[in-house]
Order: sequence, then C-alpha cells, then structure tokens
Amino acid sequence: MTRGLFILFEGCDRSGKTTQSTRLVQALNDSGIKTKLLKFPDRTTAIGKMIDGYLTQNTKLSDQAIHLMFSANRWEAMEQMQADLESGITLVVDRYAYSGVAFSAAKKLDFKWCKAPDVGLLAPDRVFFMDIHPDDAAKRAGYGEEIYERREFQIEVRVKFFTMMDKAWSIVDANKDMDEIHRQILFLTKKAIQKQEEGPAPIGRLWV
Ligand code: DGP
Ligand code: NA
Ligand code: NA
Repeated sequence: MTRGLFILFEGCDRSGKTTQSTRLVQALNDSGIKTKLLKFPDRTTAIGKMIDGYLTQNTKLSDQAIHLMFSANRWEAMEQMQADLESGITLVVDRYAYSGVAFSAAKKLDFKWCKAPDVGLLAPDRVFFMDIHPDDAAKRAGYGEEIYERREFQIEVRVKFFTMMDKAWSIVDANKDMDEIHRQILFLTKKAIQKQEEGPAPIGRLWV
C-alpha cells in the first residue's frame, strides 16, 4: 500500500485556505481517496487553548514564547500524522511551519531562529499558497478580529512566505472564482497522488 500524501495550504489571513482545504478533503473522499483535514493552530489542545488566548488578545505573551508554542502545537500532532500517512491516509493541512516562520519573521525575529524549533517536522509533499493581496483580504468578512489581521503586517508576512517557496509549492490566485480554484487544486493533487503511486517517495523532514 502507498502512503498517504501530505498536502498543505499556506497563505495570509482570509485567503480562502479553510474553504479550499475543506472542499479538497470532501472531493478526495468522494473519489475514494481516504483523506483527513487538519488545521494549525489546533486550538483544542492545552497548548492550543493558550494560543487561542493570545490570538484573541486575551493573553499577553512574548514573541519568542508564542513562537515556541505554535511549534509545540505542531509537534504534539506529529506522531498521529505520521501514523495516518503510513496507513495510507492523505492529510490536507490548513497552515503549518511556514506560517510559523512567516508570522514571527514578520515581527523581525531572526529567520534562522524562527526555523529551528520546526526542524525535523514531517515535510509536506505539495504546498498550495493561496495568494491574495492584503488589501483584498482586508475587504473580506470579519477581517481585523484577531491580533495579526493588520494590513501592514500581512504585507510583511506575504513577503516572508515568498522567501521559503521551493518546487513543492504552487501559487494559487486566491482572487479567482472559488470553483475554478477548487478544480485547479484537485487536479494538481490527483496528479501528485498518481505520481506517488507510480514511484513512492518517503516522507520528508523539514529543513534538513
Ligand atoms: P488561522 O486559525 O489559520 O486563521 O490562524 C490564526 C492566526 O495565527 C493567523 O493570523 C495566522 C497565525 N498563525 C498560524 N500559525 C502560526 C504560527 O505558527 N506562528 C505564528 N506566530 N502565527 C501563526
Ligand atoms: Na485568521
Ligand atoms: Na483560515
């Protein structure tokens, strides 16, 4: 049996990651590919609850402390993610370590320092970067409710994402029609799954 693929969505806030990741999971399951949806931060764990308090501006934490908590929130999911992938389940993940680095580096924390705690995490096989200009994102419903939803900051975050892209990434124009985006992403994902079936590759590790 072939392992599952690790498909990741990244992007600035309000770029449509949650909508597209949900639709992708549904479409893959409908076509018989067993798929699970995961989201980081996972606000349901003890660490996740502290992160939620920070994001909703009820708890104050230093930039470094919150950075390490986001990383810990990914590490606490790793064992289960690895087990799922090995048992053939495809994982669609809404945000990951690239958000971790982009958001903290945008606060001017050292780039290498930001990457260090996430070194060794499972690496995604494919990354979809939902690209939207922060001016357009700011027009979407509910914008500005959480701590990072400020135009100037999001512009910095977007720049940081671009410095981390490699050949596993596809840039998706998030201003396009939702159905069109979905079809594009589904097509590329199915191609990646087919490629994995033809020539299985092991799960990679981040930044080594
Ligand atoms: P979301 O639930 O996807 O809207 O994420 C909540 C906010 O947290 C969003 O502004 C992005 C930010 N975020 C996600 N992951 C990380 C991370 O690892 N580190 C930092 N500093 N921020 C993150
Ligand atoms: Na958000
Ligand atoms: Na989201």
